[in-house]
Amino acid sequence: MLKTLTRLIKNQTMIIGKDIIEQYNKNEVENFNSDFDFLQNKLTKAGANVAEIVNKIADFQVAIPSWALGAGGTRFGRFSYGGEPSSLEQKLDDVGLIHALTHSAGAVSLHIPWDIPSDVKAIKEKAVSHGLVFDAMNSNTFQDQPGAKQSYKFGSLNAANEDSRAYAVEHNKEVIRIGKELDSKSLTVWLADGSSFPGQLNFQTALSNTEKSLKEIYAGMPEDWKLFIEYKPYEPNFYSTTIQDWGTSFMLANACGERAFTLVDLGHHLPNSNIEQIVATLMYKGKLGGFHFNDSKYGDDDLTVGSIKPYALFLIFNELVYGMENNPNNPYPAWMIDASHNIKDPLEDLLQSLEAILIAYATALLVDQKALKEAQQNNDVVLAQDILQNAYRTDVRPLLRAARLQTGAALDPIATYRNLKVREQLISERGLNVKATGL
Ligand code: PSV
Ligand code: MN
Repeated sequence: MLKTLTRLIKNQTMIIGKDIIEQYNKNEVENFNSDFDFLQNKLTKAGANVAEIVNKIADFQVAIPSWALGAGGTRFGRFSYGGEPSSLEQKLDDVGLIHALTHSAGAVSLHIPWDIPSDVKAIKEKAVSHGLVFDAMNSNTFQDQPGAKQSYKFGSLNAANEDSRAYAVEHNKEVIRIGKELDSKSLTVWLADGSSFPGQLNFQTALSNTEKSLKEIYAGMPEDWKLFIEYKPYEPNFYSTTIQDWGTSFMLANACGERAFTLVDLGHHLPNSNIEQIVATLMYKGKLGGFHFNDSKYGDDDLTVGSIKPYALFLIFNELVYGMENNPNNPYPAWMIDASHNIKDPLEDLLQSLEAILIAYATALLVDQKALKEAQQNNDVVLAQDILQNAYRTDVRPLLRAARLQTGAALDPIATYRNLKVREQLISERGLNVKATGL
């Protein structure tokens, strides 16, 4: 079986075939069956439709960002993990590996100019060969590129300097042009724009400039595209950020039009913010367009999803599930992992994140919404808490495995990845000291 893998690598297309996965699954399937039967009985007795829940888990797809396939860095340094992708083609191959193992990562999100395709046709073919589509495109006006005619040092869409603003708007239009060629249908705008010292920026002018620039970008979007406006309270600016919170993003999205939405990134909140309530508010108004998953202890730490605050993630999913079922005016959100760490194998990190996302989703699907509503109606606070925690404390991993078995994915993606020695193969193919583009 390793022979098959090696042959494929020589052809520059590393694919983990269904047959290989099936072979590995055979060793696990007995354990799986007994765990699943036990849970299925328990849930069915409690009135849950297990088959429907498993189908929902199997259908849930999360986009992988092209910049998370290499080890992330901090301002103190960046260490290559080895075997990192050094071209867009190789990045798609890596996402293809994750998708083959999980069948939950059927989309990729590109960051321009890090990922400008040199041959659009070839890139599209490569994506199709891995079963991938292109999700939201991301613009980058937080870094100056070599040869840039204008600088973003003091802002981009908010800049006092009109030429910098026009340059940033034009960049976003260019991202839309590239995205159109790849059949993407949305643009995510995250701005580093802000100030590091009081007096540096006129807040009202900066906001007005940002609104005008976003409206221009919105007007340049095809009619079937959506604009996602991402907020963040601080970093890289440490005194003010022009789009600092959901309210500012919501206001700007409303100013742009009905195809503009707020994007929530879990790491973009001040400590202890009630993110589930933000999600609920946005969904109620039909304005939650996109979602970036990660976890954090202090700030925008970009840690593996579910590694620090899994209960908070569950509560957020509880609101997402409720909103998806009860607020049809909110579009189906675009899901993406926005995490990358500097010490883990980036692909294993993404596999762990996917697992945590699906666990949170599955446990939220178990919440007995009818009983919860009744408890809320009766002001039975103890019962309401119990209903949530009863779902949260259920080990739903057999449901995830059932979904994977159904779709032909690996029962245990990380173990299969390790058994197949994928990282070792990537290092021998690409070398030890390659660094993928990203932060
Ligand atoms: C900014 O911190 C952010 O969350 C945005 O989504 C960027 O595009 C991404 O991270 C880049 O790493
Ligand atoms: Mn983000």
